[in-house]
Amino acid sequence: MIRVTILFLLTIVSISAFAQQRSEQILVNQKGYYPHAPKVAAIRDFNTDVFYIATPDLADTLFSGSAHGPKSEVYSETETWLADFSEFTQTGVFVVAVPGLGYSWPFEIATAVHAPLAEASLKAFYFQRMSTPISWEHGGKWARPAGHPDDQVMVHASAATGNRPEGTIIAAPKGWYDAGDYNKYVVNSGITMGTMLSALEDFPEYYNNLQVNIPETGNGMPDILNEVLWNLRWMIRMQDPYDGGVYHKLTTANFEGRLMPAEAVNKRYVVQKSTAAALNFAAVMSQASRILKDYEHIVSGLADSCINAAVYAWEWAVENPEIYYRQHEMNRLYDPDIVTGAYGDGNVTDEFMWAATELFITTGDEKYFKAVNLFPDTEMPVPTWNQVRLLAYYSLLRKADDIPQFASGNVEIIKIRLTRMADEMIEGLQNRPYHAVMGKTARDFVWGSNSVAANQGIALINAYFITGNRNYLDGALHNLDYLAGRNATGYSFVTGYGYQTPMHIHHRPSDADPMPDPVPGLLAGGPNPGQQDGCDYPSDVPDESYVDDWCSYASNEIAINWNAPLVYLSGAIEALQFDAGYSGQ
Ligand code: 9MR
Repeated sequence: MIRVTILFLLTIVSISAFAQQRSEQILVNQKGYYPHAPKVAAIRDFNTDVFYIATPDLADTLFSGSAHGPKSEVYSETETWLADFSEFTQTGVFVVAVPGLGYSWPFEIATAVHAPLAEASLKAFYFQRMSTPISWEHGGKWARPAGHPDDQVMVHASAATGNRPEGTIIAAPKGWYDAGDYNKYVVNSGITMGTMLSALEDFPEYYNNLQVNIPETGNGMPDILNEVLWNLRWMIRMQDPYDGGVYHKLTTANFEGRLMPAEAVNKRYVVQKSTAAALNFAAVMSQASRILKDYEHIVSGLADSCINAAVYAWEWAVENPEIYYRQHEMNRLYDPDIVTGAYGDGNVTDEFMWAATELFITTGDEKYFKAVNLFPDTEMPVPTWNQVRLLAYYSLLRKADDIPQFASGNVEIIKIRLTRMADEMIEGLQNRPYHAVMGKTARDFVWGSNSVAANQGIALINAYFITGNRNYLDGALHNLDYLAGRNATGYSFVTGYGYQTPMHIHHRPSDADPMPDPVPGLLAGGPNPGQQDGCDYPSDVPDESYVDDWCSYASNEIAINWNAPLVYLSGAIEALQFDAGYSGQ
């Protein structure tokens, strides 16, 4: 590698050789890199053995290196060459330049370079709030009138009981819009809330200091908890006070049109109770309860209400262990038909594990722990809305020092399995075309694939907690780079974050408001070769199956369960390595 000592010579040689244009084939994290952490760019379909780091005006060339390639995946014909400039630690704004090809978007090298992402991804939840106006003070140009008071919600026929017959009116206000639609789903709130609460439990110092200008800022609680409480106050109303069961969702019968929240006023229902909803509810309420204990002086009694609600929901689930939400079957029996998101999980083994674990940790009562088998098999599935096993494992790891001795053998098993999982994830990383853990197999590219990348990052951070092995942390950072632009589409998938970002997300408020810029801080679903929306995609290749079009709800929608792991990942990366002391591997 040529060193900066021959900088002068480099400047003369290289500038004349650059094509004087930006190249879409040079892919970087469009925000930037930390001075003392790994820095990699991917060069697509261009065989080069040299690259330079230059100032954006190309006046100065500060570093040169050799690109390594070609790198490819079995599911794609694209080849890349990787430009690793980790050794370049100067702070400032730079581009990667390749002779004969051009230069990349400018990016920053700075400490705390991802602080804006950690803030924006959390602030995005404020913009998803229902039953309240988004003010100018807190929302800037995305201010809007309140939508969905949800103070007059009808009990759907599928949810009718003796105490609450069909048509009973209940109030269940607040909460976040699930995604680009205007409904609220308990199951999807489960993983979302669990992930946000875990971020707070894992990085209390960081989140105690993170303020994102929401109405509650400065009230003595961390803003991440303030934000979570907005949704918790809705969730708690989804429990039937007469039996402890939890309604699966609060929804209109059909998806609303392309309207602003305040204009979308169709009738709202709570529909059928489900085991999955009760268990997600129990897990979230248990975890929230132990955190809220510290804020008794601000939210007096809430911690107790949460744990009581959790126990009640758990008992209902134990009595009703196989009540699945099957929308088609439900619609055959009841009217009106409900055709919004189903979140129908046909296997609640993992939800039982997660709820039992959170109840056990919060109450100390062994009976919860003994009620489930934590290791039905050796699988370590990356979390998604219908697969929450690892949320249980993460909590056990986090609370390993506080839990009774008899649980510690289990913690050892989790440590071994999670470390093995992390080793598999980072194995061969340097030979992957985008130098990311994400995309090792085509199976990573499901609906909401970007949340797979973020959740892989969370798993790696947990493996880092166990071992202190920086390679795992680097792996998590590489997935963040993937999300912020070093991927096969060239997009930074977070609205407002980078240069080529989603502008036409499937998000009703962003679509219906008069501004061209979408609400910021939202993570698009990402490449999804399923292409279930039937839209016009630029490619069928798994990692390129993405289109920035309103039409594409299967690749370009946003969702709370995708933003939450982005909150965790970006916050964790900031909390762990914005310090200049980190020297990487
Ligand atoms: O994220 C969900 C994905 O895993 C499912 O395959 C898909 C189809 O059922 O639904 C996704 O969730 C959507 C939900 O049903 C309704 N709100 C928008 C969600 C994101 O697209």
